[in-house]
Amino acid sequence: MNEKTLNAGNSEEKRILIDKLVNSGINITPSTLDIILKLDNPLNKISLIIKEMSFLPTFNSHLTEKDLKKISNEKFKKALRRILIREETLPIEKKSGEELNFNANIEKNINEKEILSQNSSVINSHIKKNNYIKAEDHESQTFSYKQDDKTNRIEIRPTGAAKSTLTFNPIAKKYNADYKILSDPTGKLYTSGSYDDFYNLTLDKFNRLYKLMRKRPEALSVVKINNIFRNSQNQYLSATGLVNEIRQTKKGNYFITIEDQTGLLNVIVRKDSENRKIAEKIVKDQMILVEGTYNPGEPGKRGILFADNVLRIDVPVNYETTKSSEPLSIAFISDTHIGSKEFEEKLWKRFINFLSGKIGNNNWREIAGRVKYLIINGDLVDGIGVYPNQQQDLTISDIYLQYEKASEYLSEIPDYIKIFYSSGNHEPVRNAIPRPAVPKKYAEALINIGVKCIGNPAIVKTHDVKTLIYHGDSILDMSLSISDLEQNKPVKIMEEFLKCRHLAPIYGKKTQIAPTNKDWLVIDQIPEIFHTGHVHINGIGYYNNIALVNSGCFQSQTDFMRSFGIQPTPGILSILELDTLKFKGPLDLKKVNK
Ligand code: D5M
Ligand code: FE
Ligand code: ZN
Repeated sequence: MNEKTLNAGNSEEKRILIDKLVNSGINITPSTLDIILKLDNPLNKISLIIKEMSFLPTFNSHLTEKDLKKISNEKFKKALRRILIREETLPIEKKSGEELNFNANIEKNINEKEILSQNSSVINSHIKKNNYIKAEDHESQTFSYKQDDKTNRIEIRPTGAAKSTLTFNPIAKKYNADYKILSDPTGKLYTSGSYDDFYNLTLDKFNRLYKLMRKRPEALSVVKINNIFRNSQNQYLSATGLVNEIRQTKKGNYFITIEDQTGLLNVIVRKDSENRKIAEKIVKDQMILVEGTYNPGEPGKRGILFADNVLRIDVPVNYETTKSSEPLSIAFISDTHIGSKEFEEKLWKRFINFLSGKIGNNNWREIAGRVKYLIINGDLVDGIGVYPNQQQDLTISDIYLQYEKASEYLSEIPDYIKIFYSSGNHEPVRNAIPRPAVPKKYAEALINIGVKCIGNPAIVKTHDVKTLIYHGDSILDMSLSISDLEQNKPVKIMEEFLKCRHLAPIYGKKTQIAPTNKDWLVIDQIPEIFHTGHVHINGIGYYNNIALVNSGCFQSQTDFMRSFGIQPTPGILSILELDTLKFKGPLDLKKVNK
């Protein structure tokens, strides 16, 4: 190979590049590698190349000059053009197959696959098992590669040099975990056991939501309800309070009563008004703001506010989220139900294989390598005595043994991944939300392998990105109360939680809420990521830039679910990048075969 093409890049840089490509399952001809090495800062560029290739439908794992030209990044395009022009003006004629790759004009006439198969120096990540394959890099240094059948480790040996090992090389391993638990109810759930606790909870809910509502410009002119009754003539005004009652009248209008600390106000939203759509989604106990004409009615009777504007606290449109500068991501799971007969062990093992870089598709190996955090949002174990006759659905009917098994499974997760484990309704803690972390007496083995047990709901900040974690207990109540919401489309319900700025806007119903003196369910802080679980149906989406993920489960349909018509979606994994706040996947583990 001609020396002029060899100067760029040092051999360490080359090794890292090859290493990254091999890990992503990409083959490269030495001539293409040469082009990359001539770019400014090739190590930076390689991630962009790998990423862009993952979006190219025509890309067949053999990286050629032609593929590089398809990269859409403008800066990259310019840099590539500069190199190719320089290359084409070189006086030396390029004759070999690999050299032909340089020549854009005649490249079209060449069957790339043929070149690749004839070319002994193609560096191939699809390595023949138990077979060292000879490959030459472009400095005529020879390497051999081998993949071990059992460990799946790929070994690279420079011939004649000291042995070195090339394994799945996850970028997440190179970064330290950087996290802070911003909110966790564990150890802070005080109740006196008296009726006052319920009153204190409602008062705190009102105060917290009122504070949030006051941030809206529409709230500047809000009047206290008892002051409204002083008007003896029609008056245009606005008021805010918690919904005490909502019903449709015979004529189809909405009759709502709202309450603040001073009184109760009657409100009517006409069925033909634009606000009807909002009224349809209003549930009891949430805070709303109404604006309209107050009609005092007859003396001695309570008047009515005819609303022409109804608002909820909501989150700002185009909310500005904070991203991390590190190329890391979070994997979201929940509802594994270890100990249940329906626990899908096969899918779980695929999940572990995926995280360990043993499942690929090249792109998925790259995605797996970025996973630095795993959030387990409740129902890790099936627990005991959670519902009547649960005993007959269990393979492990001792809670301690369930945790032993769980720690066995979690210990197979690569150790550079930080795991957060938040309590669901199957954990051995109280059923009412908020829930504390699973106590050490059950979770000791998990704690020993570095799992961080937290309560529910909780907020965890990883690097600069906040994730609100909530098991999703009240999703069912919302789907039962609002006609166009369904439990199997949890993301739409998560949007409603954000609009209400509350995780269980309706007090009570099927959701058990503990009477604590602070309302932990108010969404005071807007997170970048909102993660729920519980309904066993995977879904992802965005609302005003906030990423929403309801992780699915690792449990197939139980008789209990069948009786409710719930179709779970086991083994669908959602991952989100902290630097882009974009989802990768979801990855359906049922469709991979390892
Ligand atoms: O919940 C498993 C599934 O069952 C999930 O989709 C929620 C649903 N679920 C839980 N409790 C009820 C009740 N009481 N009625 C209807 N549907 C319910 P898990 O928490 O895993 O047992
Ligand atoms: Fe569950
Ligand atoms: Zn649950």
